[in-house]
Amino acid sequence: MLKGKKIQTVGMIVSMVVGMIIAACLAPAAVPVTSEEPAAPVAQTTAKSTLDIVKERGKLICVGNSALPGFGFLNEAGVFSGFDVDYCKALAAAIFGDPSKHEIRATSASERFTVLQSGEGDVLIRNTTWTMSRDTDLGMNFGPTTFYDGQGMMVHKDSGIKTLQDLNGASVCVQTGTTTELNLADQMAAAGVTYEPVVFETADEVTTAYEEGRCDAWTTDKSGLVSRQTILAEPSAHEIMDVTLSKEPLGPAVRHGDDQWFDIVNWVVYATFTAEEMGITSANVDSFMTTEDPNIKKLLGLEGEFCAKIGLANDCFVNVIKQVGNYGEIYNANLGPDTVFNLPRGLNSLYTQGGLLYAPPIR
Ligand SMILES: N[C@@H](CCC(=O)N[C@@H](CS)C(=O)NCC(=O)O)C(=O)O
Repeated sequence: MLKGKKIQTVGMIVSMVVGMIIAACLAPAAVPVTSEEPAAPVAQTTAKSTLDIVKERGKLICVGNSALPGFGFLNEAGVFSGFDVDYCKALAAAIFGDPSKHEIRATSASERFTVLQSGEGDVLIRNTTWTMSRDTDLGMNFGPTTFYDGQGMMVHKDSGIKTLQDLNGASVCVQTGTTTELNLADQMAAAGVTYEPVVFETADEVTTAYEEGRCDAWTTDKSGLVSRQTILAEPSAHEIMDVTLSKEPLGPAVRHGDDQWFDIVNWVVYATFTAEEMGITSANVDSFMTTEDPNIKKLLGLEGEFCAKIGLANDCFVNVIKQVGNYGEIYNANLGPDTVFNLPRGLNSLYTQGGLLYAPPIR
């Protein structure tokens, strides 16, 4: 039955592709395009766009984290803060000119994709790794990576464990619904190390079990280890091993099927990279309003209709920079030298500083 349906679908796709090729061959020669004029607008569908839904609701809902200090954390006063939370605010600033017009819908790792897919949130910003299966099977579109990370391993300092081989026969605490769980299995198999995974649903359960000695080691993204180490009973009794088990590019993701919404998320993040590259901060952005630099003028909506192209007010990036900050400001406020985390920028530096952050031009 399923197989028959698959064959039928493949047949439909083949005939659509053949039809498109024939149509293209029969079409009159295209008029040469001499400038980057906008293409004719695509026919409107009846379904409401995510932007319309967000505007009608009057606030943006970000699927987030409440248990990761520095990235997404809910304090006792009921206030969320962190690097990912600031990106949620940046989107709200771009859309409404007001970063407070957002809500964080906190989820565990395993429920985050379902919550986004069900429409309970508009964008997932929760230390989420961009992987091929999430991008395809799970129906996500990943925006620019905002934090390049890798998986690490934490052990009790007095354990003497230094290498993966030292973990032979050990138990390792890990959170379910994460890339972490899968990488662990792959890396240990590749290293020929036998271990016992001890799996939990939340970070709190993982760290409690690890602290109580139910596991010899605990693995997650290195940022997660650094973050959660600060709230262990005795942070200095633990160390992060000098091993990296994977690549973990973390960033925002949206549902497949709404290109305008995907563009909004992409370009708001890129605007924060570009502002840092141009030396524009929340404190000095006003002084650039009289600039003659065409690239800065485009970013600030003083030349061209760039924010308008993504359905927003033309000063959308000014609001992001003024009300939340450029990438460096967001990073420093949450993870930089003046925070308990003091995470070096490393790969999360601009490409001009030897890092990986590179925004396409606003043109
Ligand atoms: N980046 C990885 C891991 C994400 C993840 O959920 N990490 C843990 C690290 S501590 C976390 O945020 N847990 C918080 C919670 O579920 O309460 C992924 O996308 O699968």
